[in-house]
Amino acid sequence: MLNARMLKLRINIEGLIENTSYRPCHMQSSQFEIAMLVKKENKTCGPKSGHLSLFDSSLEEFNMLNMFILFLVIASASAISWPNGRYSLPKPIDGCPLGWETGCRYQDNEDNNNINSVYPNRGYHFFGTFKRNTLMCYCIKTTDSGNGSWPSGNYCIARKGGSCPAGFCTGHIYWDDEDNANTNSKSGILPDGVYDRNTKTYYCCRSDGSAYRDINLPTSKPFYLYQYTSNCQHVRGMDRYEESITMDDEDDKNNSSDDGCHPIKTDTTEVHYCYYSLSSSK
Ligand SMILES: [Ca+2]
Ligand SMILES: [Ca+2]
Ligand SMILES: [Ca+2]
Ligand SMILES: [Ca+2]
Repeated sequence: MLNARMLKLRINIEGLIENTSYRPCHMQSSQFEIAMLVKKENKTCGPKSGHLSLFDSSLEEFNMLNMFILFLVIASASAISWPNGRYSLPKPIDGCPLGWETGCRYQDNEDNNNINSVYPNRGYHFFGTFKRNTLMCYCIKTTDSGNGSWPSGNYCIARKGGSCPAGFCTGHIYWDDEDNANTNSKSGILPDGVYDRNTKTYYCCRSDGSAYRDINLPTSKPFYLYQYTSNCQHVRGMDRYEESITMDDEDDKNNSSDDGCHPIKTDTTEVHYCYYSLSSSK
């Protein structure tokens, strides 16, 4: 539960307690017990040595100690984990959250005069390959564990487990992939969908809040959301980068389609994503 920075602080606190051989008489014993939680030690009230100078300097130490402990309590309480339920997010080059599964979908895009593209052309953060055909990878949360529910806002996630978490509406995008000698393939765990010679993926979207109001999500690692009906959703403590992938679908008797609530799609095959990384101003 403790990260490296908090662990260092904890060591500092232990050091302070180690150097403190008494509890000042003015201090409530309950306060002292909180301080001792780190050491699990009981010490009696009053100076051992009887030197007033030591007593004074240690009072200061105790004030510092209280501040450190308050910081630890706040830091623990404000650590945000991913909402409960099963769902999926596009996989960034930085990898998936700890304990999530992963999988990839290879789509054989149009062979003739292919117009695939990715934005930005250089410096995108997707895990996969984006040339004349597309390898797109996902992070999948396959257990219901988690912390609370997804916040109101304007964004989409990919669906997993047959239904959306509370507050989302569902929909899908269907890509008519290359008909001729199709080489579609898949590996690992994927979002809800149909992954054969063509590709159908289900999503969960919501527009019950402003994209411009910060929502709270874990900030320990970069991640993606899908863009919905507004700009990229603002996330507290994270910088936003809009990125997109265009997959050229079958030219001959194309029957690509979409329905319900799904990420914003322009020019028929360009899907818009939002990449988040720890804010450089923090
Ligand atoms: Ca192809
Ligand atoms: Ca096809
Ligand atoms: Ca074709
Ligand atoms: Ca096409």
